[in-house]
Amino acid sequence: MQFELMASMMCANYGNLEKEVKSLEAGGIDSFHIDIMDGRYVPNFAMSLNDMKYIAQASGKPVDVHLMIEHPNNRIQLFLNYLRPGDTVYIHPEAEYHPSTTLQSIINAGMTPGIAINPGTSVETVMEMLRIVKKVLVMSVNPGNAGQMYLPYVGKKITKLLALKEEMDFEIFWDGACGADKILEYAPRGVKGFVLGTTLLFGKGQDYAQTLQDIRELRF
Ligand code: S6P
Ligand code: MG
Repeated sequence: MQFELMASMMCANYGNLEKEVKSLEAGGIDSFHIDIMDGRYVPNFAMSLNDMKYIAQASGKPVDVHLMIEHPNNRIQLFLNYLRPGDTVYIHPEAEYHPSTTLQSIINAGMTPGIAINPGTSVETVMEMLRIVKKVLVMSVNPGNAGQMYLPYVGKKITKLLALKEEMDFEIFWDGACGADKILEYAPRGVKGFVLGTTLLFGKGQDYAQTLQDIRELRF
């Protein structure tokens, strides 16, 4: 079964970020998930521009930048300046008056445009943007914190998105409380990738390479 695994770097050990990046890379992570917060759009400050810059240059793997900030269009260039073609930038449509303008800036810079959909946001609300983006990050927890409980009503939204993804040409990614049970259920149905945080990857006292191998060897 083919699926991508992303490391949620807000859950990493900042006492030795270089070692974290290298271990994850050597362990076979597909990309680094960077949660940028402004303390306004979400009630937290996780990572910021310097963290993203460091990880983007420390690794040869792609980064996917999840912007949980108000009015991302005002600051999008700051982030795009340090990314490489093929990196992904997700915005939350609710955080911008004209989200399609922001998505166009991401496309013009050569990055992959994405939207993140909150648990309380319906597919219908973002329908037109599904035609623009290549990636949809489905939040299965409310944005702002790691270590939260899965919100089961999100499952119905994923079913709706799976029915639209071929026609509208986007891929679906999972963010929040991702356990092996979610990968077992949703990878075969067509969810392309999973963000791994405290539920499955970080703070377990187990080597990242071993954890990632265990996930790749799940029996579907
Ligand atoms: C939440 C953020 C996520 C989390 C990640 C944590 O605002 O967007 O990327 O960091 O989901 O995973 P877990 O397994 O601790 O919920
Ligand atoms: Mg995230």
